Amino acid sequence: MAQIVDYLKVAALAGGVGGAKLAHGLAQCLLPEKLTVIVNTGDDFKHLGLYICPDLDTVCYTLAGINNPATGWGREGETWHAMQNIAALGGPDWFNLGDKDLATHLERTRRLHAGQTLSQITNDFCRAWGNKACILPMSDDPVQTWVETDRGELIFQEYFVRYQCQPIVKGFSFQGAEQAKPAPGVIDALTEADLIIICPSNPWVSIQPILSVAGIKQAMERKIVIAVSPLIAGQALKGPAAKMYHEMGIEPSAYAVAQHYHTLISGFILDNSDKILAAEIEVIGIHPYVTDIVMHSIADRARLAWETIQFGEELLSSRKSRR
Ligand code: FO1
Repeated sequence: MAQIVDYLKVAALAGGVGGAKLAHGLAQCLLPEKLTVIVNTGDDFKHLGLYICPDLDTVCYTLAGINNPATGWGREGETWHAMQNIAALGGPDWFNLGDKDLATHLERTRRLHAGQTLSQITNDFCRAWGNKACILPMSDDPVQTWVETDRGELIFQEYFVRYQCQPIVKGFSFQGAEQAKPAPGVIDALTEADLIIICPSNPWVSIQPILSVAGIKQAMERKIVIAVSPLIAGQALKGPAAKMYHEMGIEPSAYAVAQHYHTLISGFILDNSDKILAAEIEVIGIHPYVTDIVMHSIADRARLAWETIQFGEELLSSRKSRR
């Protein structure tokens, strides 16, 4: 069990699998009432008449230890009877929904139709799954990520799952972001945090949607914010982040990510294999921290979270001493 830092309040921004892993590490190092994970809902979509929230479910399942360790998303020990029978009936089978996972989508959809908010539902589900940390959707209002590609505009899941990230990306839009309000508790968690951590999620389609919700970026402005690189040696461990940088005309690297978050972050954590980039990152006014950022095991998650917290404390104390 990792040592617990019982005096720090942390808010973490997370998307899918990579972000959920670091959030899980933070949940092992902090008191549950002092950790809030703010999760991307831009991936959400209606499918089979159900309201699907992939990143929220990935973070909730991972922190509850009930996620599928092989894929990162969905539930462990799944069966696929419903999906197999939907396919047999000629229904859409491009998005795999396991039988346990379907219960989440059925019950969430029922509750949304009954007038409950996404954050209320997420809170109830976390209690049922045994999660103690606070996991919040970025907004209770609909914000949908659309990917502009050489095959036209696609909603995120069509781009990511149906077309396997093959289309060439030209841009992104977050429909509904201007009208959306941060979910209850999001602004408080950011303003009360001693430290804000941007988890190693895809900057374009997991973190940017969160930052596009009015008020969230502003609440982060005067805080110590640290980002963990989702790229190692120019590659993402999982997902299309590097391909997206390339198609957006930017050489994929940890430096490109630090620059992407430039005005927002004080510190940036990059992998040992990218240590040559640390000096360039320092030149643009961001404190670099070089370590092993690959999280193979649950213990790795706690170790990286612990190092992130320590690095954050250093930045906090150096800021205080400069005052
Ligand atoms: N990702 C896939 O690549 N294929 C799938 O069939 C798939 C199904 C799925 C079902 C529930 C869920 O919560 C996530 C699922 N994902 C699937 C991952 C999903 O596309 C996420 O948006 C990514 O993890 C990116 O965050």
